[in-house]
Amino acid sequence: ATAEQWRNRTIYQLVVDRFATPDGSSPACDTSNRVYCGGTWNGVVSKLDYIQDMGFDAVWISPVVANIEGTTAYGEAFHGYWTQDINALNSHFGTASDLQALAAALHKRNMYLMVDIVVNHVASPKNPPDYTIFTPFDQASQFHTEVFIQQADYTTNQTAVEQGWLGDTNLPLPDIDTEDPNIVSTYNTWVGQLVSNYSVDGLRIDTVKHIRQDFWPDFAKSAGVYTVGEVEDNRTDYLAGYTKVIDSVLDYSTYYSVFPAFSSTSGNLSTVSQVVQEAQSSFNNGEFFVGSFIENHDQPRFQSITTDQALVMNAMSWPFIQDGIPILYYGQEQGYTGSNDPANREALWLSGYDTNKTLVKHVTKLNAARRAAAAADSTYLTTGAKFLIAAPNTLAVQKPGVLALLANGGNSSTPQWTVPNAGFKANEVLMDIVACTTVTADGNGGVTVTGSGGMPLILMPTAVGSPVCSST
Ligand code: ABC
Ligand code: CA
Repeated sequence: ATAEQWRNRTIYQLVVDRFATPDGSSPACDTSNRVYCGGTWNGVVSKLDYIQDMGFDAVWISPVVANIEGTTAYGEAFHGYWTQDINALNSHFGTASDLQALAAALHKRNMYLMVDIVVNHVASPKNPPDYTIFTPFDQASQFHTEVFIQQADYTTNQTAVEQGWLGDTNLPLPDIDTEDPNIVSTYNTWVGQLVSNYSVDGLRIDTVKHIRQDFWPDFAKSAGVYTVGEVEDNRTDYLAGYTKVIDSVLDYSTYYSVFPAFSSTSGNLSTVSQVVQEAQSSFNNGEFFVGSFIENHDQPRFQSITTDQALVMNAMSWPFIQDGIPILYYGQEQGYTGSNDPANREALWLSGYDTNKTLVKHVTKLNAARRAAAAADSTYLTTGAKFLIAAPNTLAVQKPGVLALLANGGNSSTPQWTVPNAGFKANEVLMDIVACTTVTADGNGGVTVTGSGGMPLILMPTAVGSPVCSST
């Protein structure tokens, strides 16, 4: 599927090993042990109702190829990022037909499959590496010289970022010589086959900033589907460069402003509007194809920083009320609190997949509201968000037919928003799809609202918003 076909979708991101077991069992899974816990692709198939019932129509699964086996200084390769053989699948997660069956099960539901891929490096259990264990690049000459990337390189030495190695001497990630035309062509063929063999609809590409930009256009073209790249960086102008060589990026610069802005009552929400506006004007296609997120498998979960549920509800709403493609990291809806890797990779079966949780209901409404807004106004998905309020503690974000009122005052605050002209009709009755209560616009289509308990409001005309409330 193309970026255009992904525009209206929302993505549920999961770590295959931690999402669902194939037989529905709930084995213990201590994240600190960093070992395989038993999730599989068949397990994912068995829990697609859970994902679809929340309103998601795409699933991003962790990497699928064969990884190094056994234990390392950082445990086992349960997350899938430690490639050994790009031409074989990780047998812990199932067989080729199991992965094909997952794609088929998703497509039957009109859902998309996004697969996570790593082409920058492989992983070696020992240092220096024994290159003969890798497939297909099995010679030292097919790798850059072993020099580890230093933190300072990230802002001063792009060549080191591209040709240096990730990892450390405990577990080096040998950096593939993606300057070599033979390697480039092998990769281009490989990605096309991966997409076609497993009916993949989109790719999340790992470590994009670690390969020269001009590698990516041909690679993306060979893939032939929507590509969203991981460029872990808070500099919007730096991210912008990569939106010109692949469809888009995970919206890390917004993440780095949104996360602190909502995770503390002293955070500054006005920085969010600055970053977003910079991205809207500098990214190719603005923010429309970015992956927008609050949590992922590399970052501490929001609730490891604060469990104030008003802050949580505000932060969780963010990806769904702005321009990009919303991504929810599995477990966020169950209120998981894991901090840094590996603690943020909890087994979801330990939650019992409880659908009565407030956050499950909230995300279900967010998905329904986005879908209803897009159905009610064909410009919803193509019109950039506008900030009608961008204050330190309150935001009013407008998209056609929707006004999101967000705040970071926490659960004992009573935030106030005065939006003189919010674009609604004079005296129009609006539904706040969060609390499912109404708010009436003034004679100019503006709103003045006092919130309760620090909660966000997401206002839509009643005809659009009421069905969201009654159906979820
Ligand atoms: C393992 C252990 C960890 C242990 C680590 C040393 O080794 O699990 O507990 O701390 C995979 C696994 C990880 C594993 C690693 C290494 O491999 O998932 O569990 O960690 O063996 C991607 C994936 C990630 C994956 C890999 C490797 C890459 O999403 O899951 O990790 O395939 C860099 C890369 C980025 C990469 C990330 C882990 O490392 O660029 O692609 N993620 C700065 C740099 C970033 C850099 C980051 C961390 O530091 O700019 O490029 O990411 O080193 C902000 C700045 C940012 C800055 C941050 C720290 O601060 O704006 O630029 O990031 O303010
Ligand atoms: Ca590289």
